Amino acid sequence: MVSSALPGLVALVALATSAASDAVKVKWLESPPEYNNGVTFGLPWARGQYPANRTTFTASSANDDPVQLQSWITAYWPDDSIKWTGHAIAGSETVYDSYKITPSGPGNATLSNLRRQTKANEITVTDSSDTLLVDTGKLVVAFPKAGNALISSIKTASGKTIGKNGRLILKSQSGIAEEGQSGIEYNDFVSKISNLTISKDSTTRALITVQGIHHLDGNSSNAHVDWLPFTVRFYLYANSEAIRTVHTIIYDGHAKSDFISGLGIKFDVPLTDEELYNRHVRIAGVDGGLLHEAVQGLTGLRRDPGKDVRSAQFNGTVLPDKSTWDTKVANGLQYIPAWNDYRLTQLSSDGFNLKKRTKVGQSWVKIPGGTRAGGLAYLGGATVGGLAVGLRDFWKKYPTSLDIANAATDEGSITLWLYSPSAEPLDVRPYHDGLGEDTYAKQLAALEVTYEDFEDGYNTPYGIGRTNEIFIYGFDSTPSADKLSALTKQSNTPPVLIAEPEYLHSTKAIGINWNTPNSTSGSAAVATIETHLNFLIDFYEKQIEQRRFYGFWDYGDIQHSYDADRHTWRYDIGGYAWDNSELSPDLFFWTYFLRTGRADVYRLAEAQVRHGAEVDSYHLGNFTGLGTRHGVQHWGDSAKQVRISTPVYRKSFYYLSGGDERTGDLIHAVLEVEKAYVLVDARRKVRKPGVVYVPDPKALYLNFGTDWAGLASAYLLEWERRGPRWEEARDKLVKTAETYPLLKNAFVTGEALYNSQTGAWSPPPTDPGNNGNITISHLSGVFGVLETIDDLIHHYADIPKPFVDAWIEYCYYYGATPEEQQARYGVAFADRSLKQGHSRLTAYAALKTGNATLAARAWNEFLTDSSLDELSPDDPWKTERIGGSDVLVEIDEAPWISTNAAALYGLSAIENLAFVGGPK
Ligand SMILES: *[C@@H]1O[C@H](CO)[C@@H](O)[C@H](O)[C@H]1NC(C)=O
Ligand SMILES: *[C@@H]1O[C@H](CO)[C@@H](O)[C@H](O)[C@H]1NC(C)=O
Ligand SMILES: *[C@@H]1O[C@H](CO)[C@@H](O)[C@H](O)[C@H]1NC(C)=O
Ligand SMILES: *[C@@H]1O[C@H](CO)[C@@H](O)[C@H](O)[C@H]1NC(C)=O
Ligand SMILES: *[C@@H]1O[C@H](CO)[C@@H](O)[C@H](O)[C@H]1NC(C)=O
Ligand SMILES: *[C@@H]1O[C@H](CO)[C@@H](O)[C@H](O)[C@H]1NC(C)=O
Ligand SMILES: CC(=O)N[C@H]1CO[C@H](CO)[C@@H](O)[C@@H]1O
Repeated sequence: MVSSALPGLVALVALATSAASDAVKVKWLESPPEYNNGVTFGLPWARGQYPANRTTFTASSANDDPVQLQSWITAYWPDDSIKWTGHAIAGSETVYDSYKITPSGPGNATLSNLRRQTKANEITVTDSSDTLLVDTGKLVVAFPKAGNALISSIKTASGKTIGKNGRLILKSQSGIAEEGQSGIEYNDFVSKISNLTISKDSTTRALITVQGIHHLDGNSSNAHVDWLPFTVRFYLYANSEAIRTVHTIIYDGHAKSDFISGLGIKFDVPLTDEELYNRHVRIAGVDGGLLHEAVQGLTGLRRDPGKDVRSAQFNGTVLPDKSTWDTKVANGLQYIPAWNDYRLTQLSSDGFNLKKRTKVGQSWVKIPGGTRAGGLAYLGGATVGGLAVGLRDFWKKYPTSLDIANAATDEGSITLWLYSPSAEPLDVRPYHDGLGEDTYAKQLAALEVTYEDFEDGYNTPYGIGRTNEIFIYGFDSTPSADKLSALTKQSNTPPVLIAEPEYLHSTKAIGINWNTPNSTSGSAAVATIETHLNFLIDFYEKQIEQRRFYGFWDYGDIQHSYDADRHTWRYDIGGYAWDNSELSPDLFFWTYFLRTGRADVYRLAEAQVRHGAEVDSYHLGNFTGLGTRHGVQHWGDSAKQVRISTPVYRKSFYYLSGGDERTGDLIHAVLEVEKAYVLVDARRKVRKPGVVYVPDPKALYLNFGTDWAGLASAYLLEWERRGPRWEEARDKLVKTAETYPLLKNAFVTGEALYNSQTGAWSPPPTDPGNNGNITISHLSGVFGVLETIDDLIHHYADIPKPFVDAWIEYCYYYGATPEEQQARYGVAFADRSLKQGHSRLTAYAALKTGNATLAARAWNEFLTDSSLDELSPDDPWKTERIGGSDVLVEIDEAPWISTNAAALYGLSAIENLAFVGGPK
C-alpha cells in the first residue's frame, strides 16, 4: 500500500487535491471487494475543461491517502479538451470505499513528486528477443513471442514457479457419430502465436495482447488448416497476484464439418518436492462453497494421524513433521490412495457433476456435485505454492468444465474448459433445411408465416465471435479457503469503479438523453412511469433466470416475443426468438443504469454488450461489421444490418470500463460496413422491380436509420477516440452534415445514395432530379439514430444548422397529423407505427425548439398509443404465476409484454423525461 510506505507524501497530495476542487469521486459498483488486484475504470469530462496535452491525474482515498494511478485518454472533444479518460489503480492491501481522481496542470510540482515516489510499486517489463517478462511485484510472468504457449511461466515474488506452459487447446470433429456418420476425424489443436504487443505505458497496468490461431497438434496424422483465430489479452496490475485474461475466438470453420468439441486453456503446475499429503485441490462449488481435498487425504482414516495433522491438511497448511504423527498412519502411507485427477462438468445452468480418480485406467469415484459451480480450480502445495484459474459466468455459459490432472505426479495441470469436451459437440449448422425457400418470393412468403427472413448462405456462423473473461491467480502457498471463495466471487463479478450518476450527467459526454430520477417532481404520472421502468428491468432479470437464457452463445441475449398459448417465449418461431438487440433494449438498459447507478442493471447491460457485439455481429468475411436480425439462431437470419452491430449500443460500456480493448476493436471494426454494403444489399428482396441498383462504394443505396446511423456511430466514436481513421471519419460526418439537407425532403427521403468514400449524399436512383422522394419507415427511427445524431450534434458544435433543422423536422413530422404532413410534403405518411417509440423524437423536437405544445404531444403519443408494440398505463403491470401441467417448470409470465414494446417504452420514457420533463 502506497500510503503506509510513503508517510511524507500525504501532505503534498492533500495540497494537490484540495487545490483542485474538481476531484471526481468513484466508488465500487457493488460493495467494496475483499481483495483489490487492480482495476480499470473510465471517467467523462465536460467540454473545454481539461486540455488534453496539459492535464495529469492523481488518485487518493476519500481522506487523501495517495493511491497509485495510471491514466490515459480514451476520447477527445474537438477542441482538444479531454472527453473521456481511462484509469488503472494498482493492487493494494487496503481497499477504500471510494477514490478521488484529481486532474491538474503541469504547474503543480507535487504531481511529479508523487509519480517518483510511487515508482517503487511500478511494474517492470523486460523485453528480450523471444520473451516479454512482466513483474508486478507479486508475480513474474513470462510471455513468449512465438510458439504454442501464451505464458511460459508464472513465478511468485519469492521465485517459486507456480504455473508453466499456459496454452490454448481446441478439440474438434468432422461429423457427428450419433447421426451415423462414419470416418469422422477427431482433431486436437494448440495455440500458435502470430504476434504479441504490450501497452506503451505499463507502469500501473500492463496489457499484453497475443494474437494467433489454433494449429493441429504435432502428434496428429490428420490434416486440417489452422483455424479459430484468437486474441487473448492479459491485464496485469502493479502489486497484484491476479492476471485478468480476456479470451476471444472467431468462428471461421465450416458449420457442417468443423464441430468444436472442446475449447480451453491449460496450465501445468510444478509439484516436485511437495509431499502428496501437502498438495491441495480446491474447486469452487455453490455460493462461495469449496471442495477441500488433499491429493493424499489423512482425514477419515481408520487410524487418526492426530488432530493437528487433520486440521492443518483441511486448512491447507504444512503438516507437522511425519515423526509426530500416529505411527500407524505414518507407516501405512503407501496404502492411502493418491488422487491424481479431478473433473467438474457443468453441462447445464442447473447442475454440475464432480468426480476423481487415482489414475488413468482406474474407475472414477463420484463426488457429490451441486447446482451452479463458481468456476474456479486451484492446484498447489503448502510449500511449493500453486495456481488458481477461474472463469467468469462459468455456469451461465455452460457447457463448461474444469480438469485437474496428474496431481500425484511431479507436474500437475489445470484445464479450464470454455466448452466442455464432456458435452455434445457444438453444433452451428442451420436448424432447418431451407424448407424449399429457394426464391425471394418464397422467402417473403415464409416471412409472412414465421417472421423468419431466410436465405441460403446467409445463415452462417462464419465470422461470429465469443469473448470470455478468465482470472489467473498465483500463490506462494495454498491460500485459505475463504480467500479462494472471495476470489471466486470476484472472478464472477469483477469489481467495477464508477462515478455517481449526477457527475456522469453533468459532463454531457455520455448523452443528454437521460437524467437522474426526479424525486421531487411530485407528479403521480412520473412516479407511475418510474414504477413501470423498474418493473420492466425486474421482469427481464427474472425471465433470464426462469427461462434459462444461458449458454455458450446465448448468455447476454433475451427473447423477442411471447407465445401465450404455450406459456413460453417463442424460442422456436423464426424472427420471434432471440432478440439480437431489436429496437434497442440495449439503450433502455444502459440509460436506466446511467440514471440510477444500479449494479444489477450494469451487469445486465454488460452481458448484453458481450453477447451482441460478438455473437450477433460478424468479424470476418463478407458480413464484417454487420449484425444479424433476430431469430432462432443468433446468426441465422438473412437480414444482415448494422442496426444490430451499431456501436451506439457499446459506447457506454466502452467508456465506463476505461476503454475495454476488445470492445474498442469491435467498435472500430464497424467501419468495415462500408465494404460490406457493397457485398450485401439490405433491400435486395423488397426493392420495386423497376428500380435499378448496383452497389457501388460511391453510391450505396442506404436507409439513414437502419444503415447509416450505425456507420455514423462508428465514425463518431473513431473521431472521439482519435482512432487510426479519425480524420477520415470526421470528414465523412462533416460531408454528410453538409449534403444530407440538400436532399429535397432530407430525412423524409428515407433512402438515398451514400458515397462511402467521401460521406456525401445524393438523391436516390428513383429521383435523380431531386424532386423529392418520400420513404417513411417505422424502423428508421428506432435503432439508435436519435441517440447517434444527438451525440454528433453535441460533439460537433459547428455542425451545419440545416442538418440539425432537417433532423428536428423529421422528429416533428413523423408523429404530426396527416394534415400537417400533407401541407409540408404534399402527402400524408403511410407508415406511422411505433408511435410510443417515436414519442421521444417528438420530445427531442420539443427540446430543440422550446415548444411546450410539442412536449405535451410527445407525452400524449407516449401514453395513448394502442398498437401492438407499445405498453400503456392500462396494461396489467404485473406477472402471473403459471404452474402445473401447463408448463415445463413454474414461471411468471406477462403475455402483454414483447421486447419491442418494452425496449421502446423504457427508452422513450427515459428520454422524454430527460428532454421535456414529466407529463403535465
Ligand atoms: C496544447 O494544445 C493547445 C490547444 O490545441 C495548443 O494551443 C498548444 O500549443 C498545445 N501545447 C502543447 C505543448 O502541445
Ligand atoms: C497479428 O496477427 C494477426 C493474425 O493472427 C493479424 O490479423 C494482426 O494484424 C497482427 N497484428 C499486429 C499488431 O501485427
Ligand atoms: C485451521 O483453521 C482453523 C480455523 O481458522 C483454526 O482454528 C485452526 O487452528 C487451524 N489449524 C491449524 C493446524 O492450523
Ligand atoms: C423536478 O420536478 C420539479 C417539479 O416538476 C421541477 O420543478 C424541478 O425542476 C425538477 N428537477 C429537475 C432536476 O428536473
Ligand atoms: C462474398 O461476396 C462475394 C461477392 O459478392 C461473393 O462472390 C462470395 O461468394 C461471397 N462469399 C461468401 C462466403 O458469401
Ligand atoms: C420518387 O420520385 C420519382 C420522381 O419524382 C417518382 O417517380 C417516384 O415514384 C418516387 N418514389 C418514391 C418512393 O417516392
Ligand atoms: C491545472 C491545475 O489544476 N492547476 C492547479 C495547480 O495548483 C494551483 C494551486 O496551487 C491551482 O490554483 C491550479 O488550478
